[in-house]
Amino acid sequence: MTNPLYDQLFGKNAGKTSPFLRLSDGRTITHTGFLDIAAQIANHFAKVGLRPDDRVAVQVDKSPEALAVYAACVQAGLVFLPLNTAYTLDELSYFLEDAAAAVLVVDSKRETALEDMAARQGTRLETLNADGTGSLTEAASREDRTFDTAERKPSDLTALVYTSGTTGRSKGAMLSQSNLLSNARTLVEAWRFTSDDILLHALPIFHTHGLFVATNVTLMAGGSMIFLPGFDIDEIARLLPRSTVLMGVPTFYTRLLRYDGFTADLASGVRLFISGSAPLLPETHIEFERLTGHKIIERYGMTETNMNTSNPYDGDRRAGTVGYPLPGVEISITDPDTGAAVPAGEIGMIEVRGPNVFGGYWNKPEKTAAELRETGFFITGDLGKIDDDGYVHIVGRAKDLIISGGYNIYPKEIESVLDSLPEVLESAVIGIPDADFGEAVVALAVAAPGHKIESQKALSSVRDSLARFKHPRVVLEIDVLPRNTLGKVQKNVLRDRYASLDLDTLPK
Ligand code: MCA
Ligand code: AMP
Repeated sequence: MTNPLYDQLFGKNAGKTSPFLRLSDGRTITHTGFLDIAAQIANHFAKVGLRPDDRVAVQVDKSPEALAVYAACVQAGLVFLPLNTAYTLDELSYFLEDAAAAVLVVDSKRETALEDMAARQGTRLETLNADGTGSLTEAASREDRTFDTAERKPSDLTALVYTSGTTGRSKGAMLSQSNLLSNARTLVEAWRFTSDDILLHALPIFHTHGLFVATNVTLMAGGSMIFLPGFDIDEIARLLPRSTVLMGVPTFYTRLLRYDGFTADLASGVRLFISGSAPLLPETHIEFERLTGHKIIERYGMTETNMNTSNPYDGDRRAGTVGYPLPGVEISITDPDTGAAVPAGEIGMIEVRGPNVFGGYWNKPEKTAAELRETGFFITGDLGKIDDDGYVHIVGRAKDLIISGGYNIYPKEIESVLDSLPEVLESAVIGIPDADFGEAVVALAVAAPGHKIESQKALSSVRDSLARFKHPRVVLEIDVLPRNTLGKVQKNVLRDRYASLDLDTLPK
């Protein structure tokens, strides 16, 4: 039987008694111990009737067992569908229906609220809590610790990862075994990962960054992770001296720089700091180097493509750039209107082609056709240029997207909810600079005739439908939305007008 992804991430670590996960309470889980849990879960999934290609949706807190569900899916040929724990029941219901998930694994606190919805969709409900307890692990604990690994081809679907769109609902990006494998191989090489590496893992495991980048790279190298439930700056400072690599979003680095106890000493045993998911301000890069002597490696990726570029391990890591295209990845800069290549050095749409690029959006052929060219180039929606030395610069976004603390937020989704309120005639949602999250969400709204807009009241109305991180920090009433001659709202005008709005005086 062959299953290349299982063999190269997990199977090759079988029998190893070295630590894979180091938990903050001092416990460790060896590679073998982890694979045992995964095999037990895979056996349970098979016993309840799941078959290769079935979708397993997972919305649970970070834990070793939650990560083992991913390994179990790879081993059993199931499609792993990770979901942000912040998603509301409304948001969840869409994903379950769209993906026709065979199973949904959730925290037991959510079980009752989801029973009806799961029954309607024909989805089996399992529970898994942050402490590893729940119906899933309880049933799995009675199963064998070996599982007959399912045969999979490199092109087989392995993960369905939802990503929001400028218009319409979220789209499930279909990632194959070879998408994930090729990227993991490339990154191990590019960042020189070995079995001696100890990665300080404080990212969530429901997105590409914490799951496919951090975890797959560590697994492929046979290394280990200090596996934290989330980002806690005191824990980061305590555990950094025991780590060799830190991987995070820019907020990790700005918070470290503001942390009183953060010194060059704390960072002296670390060989590599990596940043991505959002722009790392050149000031942060420079200040971090001044304080620690380390130049952070900034890289650029997407859910649809995994990682595309990285600053070099050896060679100049340039602040404000995302480095060179990774080996095997082609970057083309094109005219956003015509798709033709722009002259060298000019700004245009970043397009990407390579073994890392996904196969399309789940059940959305028209969206796939609009973003993935027949030539294999994926139109990223990011604007950039390649300089004379070959470094890629991201200079803006053609897509209407806000990135807050590494989470993507599409204004349209929030505007639709606000526009449905009786007191709102129309709204525009923008991102403004924020020292902690990079960008903060602000809503501007025009009141319906005879109404006034009260920020707190409007915010309480979005609470049930939108995940917490998407909530605007404030909803400001304005007389009119600025529009261009074609009637399109000029968000750049709004961003300029509200750039220095003082958010510190508002509740977070
Ligand atoms: C938490 N909150 C947020 C965010 N995170 N609000 C906006 N944006 C956020 N990112 C809310 C909380 O619910 C809380 O609300 C309040 O803000 C303050 O939370 P705080 O304790 O400060 O936050 P935290 O728990 O420390 O989290 C901040 C964080 C986290 C560590 C930056 O957001 C995070 O782990 N981000 C990483 C996201 C990520 O992995 N992105 C990769 C996507 P309340 O007070 O009401 O409870 S993959 C990707 O983008 C591509 C592929 C790539 O290139 O990597
Ligand atoms: P996601 O859809 O969550 O995969 O987010 C992908 C988007 O994050 C990209 O299209 C970029 O806009 C942004 N992104 C990721 N890494 C970087 C980076 N290093 N600098 C700027 N933007 C980035």
